[in-house]
Amino acid sequence: MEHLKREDPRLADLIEKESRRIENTLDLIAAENHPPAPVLEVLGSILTIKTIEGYPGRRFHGGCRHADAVERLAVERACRLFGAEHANVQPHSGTSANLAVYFSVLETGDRILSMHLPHGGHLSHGHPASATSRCFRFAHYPVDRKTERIDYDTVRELANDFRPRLLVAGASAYPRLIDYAAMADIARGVGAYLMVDMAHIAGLVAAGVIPSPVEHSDFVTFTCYKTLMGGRGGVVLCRKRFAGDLDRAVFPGTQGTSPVSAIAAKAFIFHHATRAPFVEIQERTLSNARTLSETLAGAGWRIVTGGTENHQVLLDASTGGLTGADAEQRLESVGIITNRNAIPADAGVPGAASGLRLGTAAMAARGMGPEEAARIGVLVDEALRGADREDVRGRVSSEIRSLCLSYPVYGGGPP
Ligand code: DSN
Repeated sequence: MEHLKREDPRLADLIEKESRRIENTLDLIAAENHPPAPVLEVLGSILTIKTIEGYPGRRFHGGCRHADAVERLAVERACRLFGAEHANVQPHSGTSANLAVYFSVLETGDRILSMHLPHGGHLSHGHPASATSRCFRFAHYPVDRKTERIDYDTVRELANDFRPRLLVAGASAYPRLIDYAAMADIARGVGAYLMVDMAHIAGLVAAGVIPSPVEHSDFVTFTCYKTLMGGRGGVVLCRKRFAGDLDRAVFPGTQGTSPVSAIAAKAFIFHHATRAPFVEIQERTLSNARTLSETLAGAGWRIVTGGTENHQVLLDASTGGLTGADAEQRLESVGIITNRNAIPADAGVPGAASGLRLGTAAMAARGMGPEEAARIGVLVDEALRGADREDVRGRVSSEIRSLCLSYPVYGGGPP
């Protein structure tokens, strides 16, 4: 950073502060992770300079020899890692990846059935605030009111009534496994394509610690920065027969040039994901989530769906008389970073977020295991209930800080 420090010390200072924040606080945001240092090197590398509209061997700009090799490597590694027939590694984000799938095989105005947002879905699955809802007609399936899990009979009934051309499975706040075979069967029954958005769980799938949707789906989309550990941006996997339509829908359909540095970071992480330490982190992510969930339930908090089978724990903050926003703020004040989230009980109450979404991927990446997860559960409970007591806040805050210092992310500053 010596050039930046010299030319823009104010910006350099903000980067250093962010680096200290990452080291000194506990990241429990389910949509974040601590990428391995090479990811940051690749993202900040010279590869960011090149403009590459098109695909390897078919570019609209000269000088793409090395960029082509990088993209081919990323595609080859993505297909091998996930057992996919085709991969497009150019999407800027998960939303761009989803949009490209919609535009690849659907016509504007076609029907899509996806999960209701307050029940765990995602904005790009047709929320009224998302442009996706202005291009396609969406209906949403709920989770079961009692179990808060997907009821596949309900999804089937809705599919039979609505006759979607695309069924979307996958969620951004759903702590349970999804039965992809059942979803594929429902889609087939109405002649719909099946797209699985595995953005949150891609790392767990890559490590083989939870089931993969790939063999059941026509399209699978994901992002790289959650359980998959970095860098940024989205990916689409699909069956060979959709490859041409999908690639055209990404470029030129919905985006222009993609940063080669981001594609290269994807190539790195697909390689990294085949190694034993990555698999160990994913295993720890799962066991930490179970421990955190059990500790919080033991302390009297209602856990949405009663537990977890992935990296997420959804806590009903109203059990302690709090909103999700109160809970998020109370935890941040002691160095625990989370995010408020709607939960199924909020459905129909605009803007309500009674939930708090906790994720264990980043804590596992910095080396913490179930013992730390259990202690963190106790500290979360104390911080939520004892927010008006300065002594409690001080004690929790200092314990979180020393826990973080014992598990450095990058040690002496940004690599
Ligand atoms: N999809 C958003 C989330 O789950 O928080 C951001 O990745």
